[in-house]
Amino acid sequence: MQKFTTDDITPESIFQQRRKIIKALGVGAGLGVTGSLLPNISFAETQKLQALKFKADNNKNLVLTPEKKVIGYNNFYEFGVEKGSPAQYAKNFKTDPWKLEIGGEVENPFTLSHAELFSTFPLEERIYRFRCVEAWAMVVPWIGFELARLIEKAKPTSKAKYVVFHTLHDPEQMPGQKNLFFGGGIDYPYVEALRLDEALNPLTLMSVGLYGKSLPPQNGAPIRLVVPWKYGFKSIKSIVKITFSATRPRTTWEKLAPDEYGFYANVNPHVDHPRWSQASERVIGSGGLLSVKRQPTLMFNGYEKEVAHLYKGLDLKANF
Ligand SMILES: Nc1nc2c(c(=O)[nH]1)N[C@H]1C(S)=C(S)[C@@H](COP(=O)(O)O)O[C@H]1N2
Ligand SMILES: [Mo]
Repeated sequence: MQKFTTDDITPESIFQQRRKIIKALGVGAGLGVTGSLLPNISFAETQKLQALKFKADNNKNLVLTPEKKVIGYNNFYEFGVEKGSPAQYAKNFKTDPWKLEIGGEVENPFTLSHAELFSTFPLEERIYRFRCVEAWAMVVPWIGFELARLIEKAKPTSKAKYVVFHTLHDPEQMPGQKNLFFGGGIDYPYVEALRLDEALNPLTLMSVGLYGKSLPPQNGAPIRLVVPWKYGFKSIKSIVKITFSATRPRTTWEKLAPDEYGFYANVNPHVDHPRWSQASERVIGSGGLLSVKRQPTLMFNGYEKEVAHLYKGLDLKANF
């Protein structure tokens, strides 16, 4: 098995050339046709793009999860509960045209079209650890923009304390929303939320792509949240609405099993899931089914320095 380091991360050498950040990509970067998303970005275009603005120390020595695992081993219950189901059943999921509505406790409600998702805020690449509550882990090169940029544009009122995200509800396209068993018994649409200060943290990303391309449907096209210090279920996919709220909503997994999935869902090796340990994690893509590597779970998934201050004085065991 070939070993990759951060600087020689992917099997496709061309990806390395695309890694430089993609700023104001989309229409502005002359990629042309709206709706063609992030086509395979050429080297020449990449060179025009700005250098990575932000690079957490944690990025060093991260080994990227092979792309085919990132896009083939998914949780997206709207398309079935098996890891391979989303790739199969979301194949024809229509993500363009799309409308993302921003509203609630804001001075400036607005709507983004599909093309505007890619052109309104500066896009950049972020290589993040990604940790599912099921104790598996990946490292993903996302493309996206800071949620903080969108929040600035929306101008939350002083009443806004939470940011609430809603996935598309479309049972005709999402078989899991039609069939209780296929969809894992979730009360759809899928809803997630962050405290406003969590949402404003510079690590919090609205992602529109990965591995240098637009998001495949199974990963939450055309736009999804990525909160790298929290369990993956907070990173809600295929978002159609973001609302600012004075009160904390009941979120999807919390509603389904409040003893097992808390609102905070911060990655924490010292707070076990009631049915399994969170002290270590399986590294997806590190070997065969039986030989997959385990590694210790890191506090806040390795982002302690960036986010621990958000939870000062909070009992992380009670607020899991
Ligand atoms: N709408 C929606 N968003 C979702 C989910 C889902 O079932 N529906 N699953 C979550 C879970 S549990 C995880 S681990 C991540 C998986 O993201 P990935 O498939 O891109 O790795 O998506 C999250 N976002
Ligand atoms: Mo997950």
